[in-house]
Amino acid sequence: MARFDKTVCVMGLGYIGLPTASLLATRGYSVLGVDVSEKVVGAVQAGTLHFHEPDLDILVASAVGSGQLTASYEPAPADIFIIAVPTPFAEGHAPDMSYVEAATRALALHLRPGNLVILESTSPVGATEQIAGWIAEMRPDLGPEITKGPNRLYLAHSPERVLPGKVLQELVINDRIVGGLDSESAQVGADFYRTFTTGTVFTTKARTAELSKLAENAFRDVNIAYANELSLICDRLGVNVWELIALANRHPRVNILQPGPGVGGHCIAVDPWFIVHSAPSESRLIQTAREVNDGKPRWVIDQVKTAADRFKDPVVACLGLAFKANIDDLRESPALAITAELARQNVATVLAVEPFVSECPEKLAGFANLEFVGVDEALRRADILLVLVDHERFKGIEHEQLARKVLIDTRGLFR
Ligand code: SAJ
Repeated sequence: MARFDKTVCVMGLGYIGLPTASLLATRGYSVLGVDVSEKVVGAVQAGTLHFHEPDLDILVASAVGSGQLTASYEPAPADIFIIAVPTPFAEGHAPDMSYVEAATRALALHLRPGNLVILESTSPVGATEQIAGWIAEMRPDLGPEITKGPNRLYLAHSPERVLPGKVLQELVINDRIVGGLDSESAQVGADFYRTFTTGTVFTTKARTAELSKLAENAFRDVNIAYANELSLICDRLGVNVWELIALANRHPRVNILQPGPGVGGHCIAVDPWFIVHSAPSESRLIQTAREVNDGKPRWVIDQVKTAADRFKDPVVACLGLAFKANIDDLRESPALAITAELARQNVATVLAVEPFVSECPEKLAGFANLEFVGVDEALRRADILLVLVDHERFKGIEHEQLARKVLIDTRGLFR
C-alpha cells in the first residue's frame, strides 16, 4: 500500500470526522483529530468509539494503535486541514455556521503557505467563500488574497455523502465532488481524495459542490415526503400502502421510497432548509416536502391516541428510538420524539425499546409513565405495538406475539 508522508488535521471527530481520520491514518497519513468534547477526545485517545458504526471500532483501534492517529483539543500545523463539524440550523431554519467558524478560526493560526483546507460539513451556498474571509481576517500575513500569490492556500468544499451504517464502505467507494475556490484548489483537493478513494472524483466550483450536497438530500426528502403523503392517502382510502408501493414500483420508471414515522437524522431533515433559507420563493416544493415529513409524527401520535381509547389502562410499546434501522443514532429521530410525546401527553403507559442503546435516553428520562425495557418484556405487556424503526432485531418477532394487540406499523415491518 502506498504511504503518504503528509500530515492531516481533522477538525471534528464525529460521524464523519472520525471515520475519515481513521481511514487516512490507516493509509499512512499522520493524522491529528481535534474535538472540543472531552468524551470524544478521551475515547479516541483510548482507541475506542463514542458512537456505533459497523466495523469502525476496529479501524479506530488500529489507527490509534499504530500511532498514526492522535486526538487533541487544539489543532497543530499540518499539510491538509479537514473541517468536519456540525452545521445544524438555528432560529428560522437559518444555517448555524458557528461551529465551522470556530474550527476555521482555530486552524487559521496554524496555516502555512501551500496548505489545503477542505470543508466537508454540509453547508449553505457561499460557505467556502466565508471560510476564506475568516482566514484572511485572521492571517493578514498570507497576503491580500489567500488563494493567490506565493503564500497561497488551497480551499475547497468536498461534501461528505456517506450513509450512516455503511460509512466505511461509502467513504472509499462513493464518487466525490471537490469544489474549489479556484480551479487549482479543486485540483489539489481532488488529488488528495484520489489517494484514498476508489470512486470517481469530480472537480467543480465551491458553490456548485455546496448546492449539490443540499440538492441530493432535498431530493431524498422530497421523495420520502411523497411516500409519506401516499401513506396518509392510503389510510383514508383503505388501501395497504406497502402493497401499493410494491406494485407501483413494478413500473420500469417508478421507484417510490418507503413511508415511515417521519424523517430523522442530522442531514435530510436539516439540509433542505438551507436551500429554502437562501432561495425561499423558488423552493416551494422543497419546503412543502419538509412540512409533510415533519407532520408525519403528529399523524402517528393521533393513530396511537385513537387505539388507546379502546383500552382502560393502555400500554403502548414503542419499538425503536433510532432515526433509522440498525444504528444507535437518536439525532432528530421522529421515533424518539413520538415516544416522548406519547409519554408527555399521558396517552398510555409507554414502554420504550431500543436494542442499540443500553440506557434510557435523556429525552425520555423523568416520565413517571415511561419505562425503558427489552423487546421481550414490551411484547409481553403491550396492548398496542407501535413499530417506529425497522431494526433487523424486530424482524424476528413472531406473528403469535402480535396476537390480541393493536399493531401500528409505521415501517411496514409486518406488511
Ligand atoms: N427514510 C424513510 N423512507 C425511506 C428512506 C429513508 O422514511 O424510504 C427516513 C429514514 O428512516 C430516516 C431518514 O429518512 O429517518 C433519513 O435516512 P436516509 O437513510 O435516507 O439518510 P441519512 O440521513 O442516513 O443519510 C443521508 C444520505 N443522503 C442521501 O441518500 C441523498 C447520505 O448519503 C448522506 O451522506 C447523509 O444524508 C448526509 O450526511 O448528508
